[in-house]
Amino acid sequence: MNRIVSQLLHHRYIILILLVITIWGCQSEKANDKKSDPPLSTYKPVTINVPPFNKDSAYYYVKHQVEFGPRIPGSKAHLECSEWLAEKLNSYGLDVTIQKSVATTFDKKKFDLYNIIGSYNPKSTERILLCSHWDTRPFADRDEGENYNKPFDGANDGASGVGVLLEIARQISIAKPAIGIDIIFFDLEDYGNSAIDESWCLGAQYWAKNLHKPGYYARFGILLDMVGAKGATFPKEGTSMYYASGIVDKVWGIAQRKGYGEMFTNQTTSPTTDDHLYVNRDANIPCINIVHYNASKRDYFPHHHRVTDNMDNIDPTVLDAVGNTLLQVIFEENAGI
Ligand code: AHN
Ligand code: ZN
Repeated sequence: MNRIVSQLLHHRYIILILLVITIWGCQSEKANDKKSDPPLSTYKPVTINVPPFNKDSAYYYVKHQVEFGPRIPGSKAHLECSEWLAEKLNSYGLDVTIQKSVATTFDKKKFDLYNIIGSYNPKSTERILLCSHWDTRPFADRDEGENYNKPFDGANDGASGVGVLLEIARQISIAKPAIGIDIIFFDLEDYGNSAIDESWCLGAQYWAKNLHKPGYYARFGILLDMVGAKGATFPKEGTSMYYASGIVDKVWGIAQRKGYGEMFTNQTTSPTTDDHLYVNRDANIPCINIVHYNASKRDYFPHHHRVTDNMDNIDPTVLDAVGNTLLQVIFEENAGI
């Protein structure tokens, strides 16, 4: 009798335990239900609004710089243009810092150096750096005969990258992305001598060792150099590939998706010295260079350091390809923060 009772009790325990487990199981299933993903049909595709680049506006900014005259360090045109650039960035609501120093060039001359920096959303810790040099080389030393060593306009070599970035500044001031963006116009990039190491990019060298804000960092940087001439090609440049191949592939992928594959080619070229080298090496910010280079001729654009680097060779459709690519990069990055 006792045995039967105890067996019954035993059974009751087992039933109770099973009941508890079942209820608990159902509840945790419910909890799981809540956590699980919604059905695929409810997903909306992510649409990123990217403002359109205005190539005429960019062209005008290039032309306006050229109209100051060659922006040769120490000249009136150089000083006047620096004031105009700072004023333009300020007019688009960017925080402007003018980093001033004295640079000694390879020929032992001293010049006032002005790096002009515009910070959009200065408080954001997620930042993109965009840069270009704004000075003009004082001598057309790739010309022969009467034009050798004459000053030149630097419409492509100098003004084009700055023109694209001023239009980017205008567009972000309208569209107001949440990400932070710094636009830096480096001075004294072009007063170099190819036989002398480190004689180029004096403004970028100074900035990389004296950041305008202590501890400044950006996710990545993009340098523009000679981005406005007819027939431009932008192969993947060696220094950019060495330090930041992931950024090169991201930017070239975006350019190709937007239909600019004829310009943004998949050729890779040997490493070159330009402002981005110092941003990478000394400031430790991965930075790429979009630079007009002819991979088969192993040379820059045809009018490089010649008096023919003037407005006649500036093609708004090239400025447009570079500008629209940059805006797509910025707004895709912004959507991911
Ligand atoms: C050299 O010629 C070694 N580097 C300078 C790159 C450059 C000049 N970009 C514009 N002008
Ligand atoms: Zn140059």
